[in-house]
Amino acid sequence: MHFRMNPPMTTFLHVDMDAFFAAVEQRDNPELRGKPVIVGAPPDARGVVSTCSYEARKFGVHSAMPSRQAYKLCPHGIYVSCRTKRYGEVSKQVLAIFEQYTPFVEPLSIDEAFLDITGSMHLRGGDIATAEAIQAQIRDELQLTASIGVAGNKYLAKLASDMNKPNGLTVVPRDPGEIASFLAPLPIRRIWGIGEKSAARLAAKGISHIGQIQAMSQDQLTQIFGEKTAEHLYQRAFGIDHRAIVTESTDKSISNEHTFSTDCTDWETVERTLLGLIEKVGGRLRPSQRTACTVHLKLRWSDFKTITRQQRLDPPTHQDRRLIDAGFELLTREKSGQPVRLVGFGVSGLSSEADDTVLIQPDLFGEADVQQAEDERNDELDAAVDAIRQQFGSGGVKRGDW
Ligand code: TTP
Ligand code: MG
Repeated sequence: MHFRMNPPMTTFLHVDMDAFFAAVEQRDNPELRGKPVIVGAPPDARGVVSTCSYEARKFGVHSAMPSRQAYKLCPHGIYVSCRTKRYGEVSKQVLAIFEQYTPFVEPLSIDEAFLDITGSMHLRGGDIATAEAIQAQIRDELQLTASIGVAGNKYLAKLASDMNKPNGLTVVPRDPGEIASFLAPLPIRRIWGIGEKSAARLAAKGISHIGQIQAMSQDQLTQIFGEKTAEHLYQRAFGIDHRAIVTESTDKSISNEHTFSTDCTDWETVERTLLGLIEKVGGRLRPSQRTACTVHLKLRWSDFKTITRQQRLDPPTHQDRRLIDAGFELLTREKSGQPVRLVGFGVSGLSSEADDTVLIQPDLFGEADVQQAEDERNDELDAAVDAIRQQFGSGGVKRGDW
């Protein structure tokens, strides 16, 4: 499994192509270079702008704007339709370049990716030299430009890549005090996961800049947002983010099974075994900061007949409590007098929390509802169990009930 916990001095790059679709059009069609190119729906049709060249941005045109409005702002623009297949091909070429620098590449969208260069940057003369080499290779081989953020974590790297577009290289300081000063003047909206609505709600409370969150105590934040959101906001306000790179090859499912040395006739033993398997799976799932959509139960009877049963989890989870509930529901349905040879448990449909949208659900403002409180208790319990296991091994703690 290609998953890495962050060692203390990790270095991440966030690379984002500049005006991607428009830049590909300008490269493929030299007559478009230096001109305001607007990619998307035609100006006389319903539909929106996908993106536009930096020459067109000067007129106020931007992604997601209705094309008719773009035409009013920029009537002399050159309007071209999307060649989605072409952009996909170029995206693959860009990705292939990233992979020459590190195996730890996490694509985020068609034109951006995170790269963990902690282990490889020294071969290229350091973090900045690596970022510059990537920019140069993209320019030389693909005749395109990219902007890069260099930082100690994903969140800061993504924030930085956007700060000096196009063709920018922005390095975020490593000292916690300097990071706080770097973030303080930025609008709250720059905290990843805060959308327009949430920003508006924060604005209504007089909070518009990250520095204002830094100035609040965690207790104050908790009173306003509830514990989970407050902690997230507080961490991001100070530039803290522990998420690791999730690569394409990161396992898409996790499972464990146990074969009894002699076929098991005691149902309680089967249950205890399943509980242990579920906890192991949960313990592997949580560090990768992913949630599972489906649980799977496998049972092999003494006659070697094997059954698998599955159940969807809605919403997806990484909490032991919910995995246990689902696993036991499946097991209970299969209870019979037959001896059990093997029991297995797995989760699949793993999705990364890469988009970082844990966050602020409007209905959670004011008071935290019962479900959130329960979720938080489960998360706290899991974290405590994981910490004990890390120190004392999997025998270190046993759950009292299930
Ligand atoms: P972005 O990276 O957001 O935009 P960009 O690359 O065009 O410009 P920038 O220099 O600011 O990074 O998105 C990448 C591509 O995704 C973009 O070229 C077109 C497509 N896209 C849409 O189709 N619709 C949208 O609303 C956005 C934001 C992007
Ligand atoms: Mg881009």
